[in-house]
Amino acid sequence: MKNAISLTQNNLAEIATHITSPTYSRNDLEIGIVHVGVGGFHRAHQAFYTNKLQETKNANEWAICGVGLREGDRKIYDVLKKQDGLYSLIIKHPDGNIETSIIGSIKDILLSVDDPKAVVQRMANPQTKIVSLTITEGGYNFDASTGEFNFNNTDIQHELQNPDDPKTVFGYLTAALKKRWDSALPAFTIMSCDNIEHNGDVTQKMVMSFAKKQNPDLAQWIENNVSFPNSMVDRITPVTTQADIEYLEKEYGLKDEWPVTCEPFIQWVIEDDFSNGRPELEKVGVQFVPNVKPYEKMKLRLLNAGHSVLGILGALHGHQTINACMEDATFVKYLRTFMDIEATPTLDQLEGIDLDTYKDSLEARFANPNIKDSVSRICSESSAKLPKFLIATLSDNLENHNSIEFATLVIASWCYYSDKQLNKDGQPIEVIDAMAKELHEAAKQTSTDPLAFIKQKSIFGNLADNERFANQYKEKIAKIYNDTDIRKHMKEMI
Ligand code: CS2
Repeated sequence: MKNAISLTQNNLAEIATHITSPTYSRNDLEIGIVHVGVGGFHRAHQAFYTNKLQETKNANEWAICGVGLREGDRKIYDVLKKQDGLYSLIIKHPDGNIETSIIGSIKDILLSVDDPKAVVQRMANPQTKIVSLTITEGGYNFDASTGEFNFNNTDIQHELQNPDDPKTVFGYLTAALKKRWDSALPAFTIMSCDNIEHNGDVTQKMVMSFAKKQNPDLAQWIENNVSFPNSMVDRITPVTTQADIEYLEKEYGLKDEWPVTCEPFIQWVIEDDFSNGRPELEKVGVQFVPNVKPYEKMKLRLLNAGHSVLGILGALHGHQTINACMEDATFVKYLRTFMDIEATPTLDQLEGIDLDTYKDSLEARFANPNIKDSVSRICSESSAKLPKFLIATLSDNLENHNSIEFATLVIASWCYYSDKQLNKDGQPIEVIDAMAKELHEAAKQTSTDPLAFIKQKSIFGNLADNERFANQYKEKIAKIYNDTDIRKHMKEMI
């Protein structure tokens, strides 16, 4: 086999002879969007839609500049820099069909730890109209028990005193907005694309809390000028594997150091509330609606919660992937029962959406055998995810005297998992979580205080004080600690 060709702008014409590649002129693109958090999801979703829009040859002002705010973003920065922002997207269909294309919508990438000024300047550039975010569920810096901004963070403290030396997303946003205000430029829209209910409202609340403390006049200007649309974003994007990189080399002779793989399904529902213009994404399938909240809630409480249910129970059982869970009839039945009797009653009316059809489609998506979405990706950062995906449902059901036992078994399993870090066969489970240590410490106390795990207020709020939940939880804990065969306990419930 001849040497693989590297994915770069210079090689694009040659690559385009055998892989679908941008047909628009990337040179003519101007950066209109600065995106913080260029992970797989952003590249499979927003950058994909933007690329599609650019293919209409009528969206030159909407190229993306990616921004990494953490040292951990260095690898994606290095790769995308080397590849001129280009990457391959590999869409894997359930029938084995694979579609590969080169995405060209990311025109530049910056790493704040190397050049903080460049990031502020890019956001403050007159051409920038939107700053979008995928900073993960844990990135919004709020306390789950109070919902308030967490000022105890040392970087935040530093930024409050030194507005010209930003560290976190909040510091960068206010530094750039201040520059725009000083130069009489219009504000940009701040568009959250994370899996949080009311993601725009939450972002607004956090940015405003921070700005009010840092500079009350600026805060007033932000309040009057910046919009924060809520959105629901959806596309299952597993972690890229070495096999994906090798697939491109073997199949196409292409050397892409960090391609993205994803499912065919994609959805983006967003409120049409932009302070400084927006791309015409409706031309490529994005839905603009006046109120996105019911969609967000449906997606978070069925898809994301469904993932966590399968992920945590699956990890304990020893399943490696979500599709492996879906080959296990007990898991399928458990998931559907959870969705039907615990998640669905908490949802709002959604005109034109049949929830049974939606749930059927989720089952089909989870079962896609080619996605091989790892249980470990789903379980990662559960301390940030579960309050939004599962615990909110549990609280609603407690209030409405509905069933809570399906969610409670998941929480109890999460405790066991955090405590022992082993599956039922004694194989180690790697816990990937910013709070891994705290989770382990709390879970370890279960033998002396069975409620220790759910007493972590930053995750569970005051739920441990709820008698019905506490009793149900204790019962599940006793079952699991007594016999780790989680599938047996699931079977008893369905
Ligand atoms: C997953 C999501 O992070 C998770 O646990 O549920 O990444 C999910 O795959 C996406 O939100 C799908 O849109």
